Amino acid sequence: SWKAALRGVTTESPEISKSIVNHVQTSLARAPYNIDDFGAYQAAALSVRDNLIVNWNSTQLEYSRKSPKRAYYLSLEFLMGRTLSNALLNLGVLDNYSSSLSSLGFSLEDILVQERDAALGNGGLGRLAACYLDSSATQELPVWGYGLRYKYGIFQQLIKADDGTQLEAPDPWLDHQNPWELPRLDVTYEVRFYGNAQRWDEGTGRATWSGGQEVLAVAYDVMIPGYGTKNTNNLRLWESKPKRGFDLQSFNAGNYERSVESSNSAAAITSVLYPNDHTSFGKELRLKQQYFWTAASLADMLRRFKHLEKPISQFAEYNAIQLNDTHPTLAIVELMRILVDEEEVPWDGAWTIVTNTFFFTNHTVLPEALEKWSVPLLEHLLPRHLQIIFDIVSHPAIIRESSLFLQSVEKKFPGDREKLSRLSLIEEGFPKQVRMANLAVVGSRRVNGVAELHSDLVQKNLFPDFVEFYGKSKFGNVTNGITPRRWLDQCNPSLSALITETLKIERNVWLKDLYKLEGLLAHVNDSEFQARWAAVKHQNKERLALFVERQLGIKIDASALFDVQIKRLHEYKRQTLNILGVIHRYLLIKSLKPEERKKVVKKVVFFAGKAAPACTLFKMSTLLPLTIRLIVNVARVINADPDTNQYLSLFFLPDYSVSLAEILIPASDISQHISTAGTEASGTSNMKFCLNGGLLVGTVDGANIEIAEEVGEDNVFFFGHLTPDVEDLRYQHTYHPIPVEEKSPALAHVLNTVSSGIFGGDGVYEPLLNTVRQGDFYILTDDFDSYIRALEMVDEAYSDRTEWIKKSIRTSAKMGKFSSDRAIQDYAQEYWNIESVKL
Ligand code: 26V
Repeated sequence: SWKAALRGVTTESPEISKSIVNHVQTSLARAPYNIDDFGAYQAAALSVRDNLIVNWNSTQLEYSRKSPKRAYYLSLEFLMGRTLSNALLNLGVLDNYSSSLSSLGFSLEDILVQERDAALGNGGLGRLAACYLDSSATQELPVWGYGLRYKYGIFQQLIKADDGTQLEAPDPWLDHQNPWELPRLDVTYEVRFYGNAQRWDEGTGRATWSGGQEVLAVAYDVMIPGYGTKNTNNLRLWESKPKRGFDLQSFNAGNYERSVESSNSAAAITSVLYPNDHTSFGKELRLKQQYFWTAASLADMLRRFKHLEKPISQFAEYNAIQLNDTHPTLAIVELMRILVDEEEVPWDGAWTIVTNTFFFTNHTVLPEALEKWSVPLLEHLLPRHLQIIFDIVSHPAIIRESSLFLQSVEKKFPGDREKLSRLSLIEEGFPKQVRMANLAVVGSRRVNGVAELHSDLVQKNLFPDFVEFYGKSKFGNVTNGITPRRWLDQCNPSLSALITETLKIERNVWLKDLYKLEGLLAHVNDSEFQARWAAVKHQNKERLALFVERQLGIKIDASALFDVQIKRLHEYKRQTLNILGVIHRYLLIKSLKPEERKKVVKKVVFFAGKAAPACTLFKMSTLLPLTIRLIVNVARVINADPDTNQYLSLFFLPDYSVSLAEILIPASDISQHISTAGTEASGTSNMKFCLNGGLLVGTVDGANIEIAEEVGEDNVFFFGHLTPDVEDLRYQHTYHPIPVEEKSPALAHVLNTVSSGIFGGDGVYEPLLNTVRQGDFYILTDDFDSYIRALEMVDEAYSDRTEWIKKSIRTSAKMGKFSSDRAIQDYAQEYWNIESVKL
């Protein structure tokens, strides 16, 4: 069939076939006759890319012609996953490519899995950024993303066969070329580090920054197609490279190591993504990444703005910059530096521009994740920026009093020194630290959290003094969302087809207006529809079962209840609660007589997730790999137990990723979102599971609450203490501890069983078990019994299969609110003030 294609005689989309073959011969320089699946993937990708480039160009041209206000999404993480299937869907050429490929002797399915995930992110925050790019392009909004082009993405996770421990390996995702990026070797900026900052005279606030190390930032553009539109936005990722090849003087003097030292240090900046989500470290290289990226991005925006030939005072009327967490907060300081030192804007005018340009989203209330940078480190690496930070705090000669932050605080709350110190950008101590969250609040026009409860906690617990100071209107909420294109149509094509048929609306209509899913409610009682809905779920469960069988060599019964918890390993997410619950269930089944066992609801439990690599400096992070180890070893025992393994089995799937999520989510009957109340800012996989007709077991936390508001509380399995209780319980654990045996005999029994060694380990689990027995910061002991009861309710509900299917349909039907299209609308209207651009 390759021959046929070469002669141009294929019947199916001859243009596409020709373009694929052409790329095989020219771009890949290979003979088409012996091309493998990977080669076919590369050629198909290059062929699709040709279409994207055309659309990308017309979009960018139109943006330049119309010069609308633009928004920029600054994120250190973009967890994109695979691109080919998404590009095919968004361009509306999926069927054409599928048939062309099959006429060439390939199956699209086999080709799609050849692609490596772009995994430039840790978890929720990075995947959210990717969903937001998809929705921005789909809604034809002029939004660009800015990030870093890490040579290595999130590490690959291996599970050691002998003891179940996690091993980390690098993720060299660029090793086989990346067809989705366009190197822009001509778009470069110089970024300075170290050196000296010389103030002019105190009156102007200006300074000159010189010397130090200069590093080159090179742009790589990733095209972001909208769904069902030609609009194609841009994600610009920066790569660092040495300004000069290497140090020729040292080379000539025979010192070869020295001659490449500084060029190596320049390249190191974008070499690897930091994998420690939810813990701030204070490492110099991380700060270098943050500044390198914000400086290059701002220089790029400024250059674009200058093409408009507008006065600089109008910068904020043409640009909105969204800070994805505090990671890009230095952008606030960098824009001040550019405006004051280079554009000669007076200080207070510059501050007005800055505070009208930036918007800040907080993504966590966990104190260990709040970034602080030590003053000496900043002084060393970014001397001018430290001056500006201190000037923002209290420069004696700054012109208008209102911009003197601390002084105006003092005016408003005279004599309240504690409040002053809480509001301060600088934390006293040895060394002093700059609080990046405070700086982000002060330098932004508006601040938001990512779910109703979370935004409430941001205002009440994190920044209460700022709310008092600025007033409530500076603070808001934008509940997170997910793109239904990837998280329903792509990952669950059968369900998508069933929905389209049932709603009698075209797919491209409901996929752009997810509230249309409510139309499914009219069919909840239609038994034929129920049966088809259930059949789709079953088919997805078989697909997962097949995947696991190929990976781990174990057969799975797809008629069992599939129970899934997939997310980064973290104490607050309480994977430990889940595994202790599994052990409880195992012991219970084991204690039954064979006859009684037959009444048990069959269940398969899936876990997946990476743990931040163990770091001996931090006691906390060493316990997470221990949780994985416990899960793996419990799995080994119970999967091998002939008394119970037809009723309960357990799997830890290694190397969790976006593409693995795309298999697991459509196959779930129930998924677990069981964080200690008040700790999970939103969660976004909860929305993905529900959209695919999975139900939730969860705490009253994050977006679980809003999901329950939409689908009705009778369709969510809630358990556990509420947010306001948590503080009291922790106080009680410290000052009036009650032994586990008293609080939850069931849990005590589970803990003792693990200690007894039936899951092996020679006492290795004791440190993990002891966090539950003593201190119990995440209140497992308080929530365990209620958790077990919730799981019993799940069993009961699942036993009435028709009722279960109805719950599943109702849940999916009410997910309209959680489309990232809605979330992006919120940002566009309530924050950025931007409008769509029609091509
Ligand atoms: C923090 C840090 C600290 C410095 C080292 C590297 C690093 C990397 C990532 C983070 C971000 C932690 C915050 C985060 O990921 N929050 C999650 O955001 C999701 C999207 O809003 C939300 O659904 C999750 O509930 C929230 O945990």
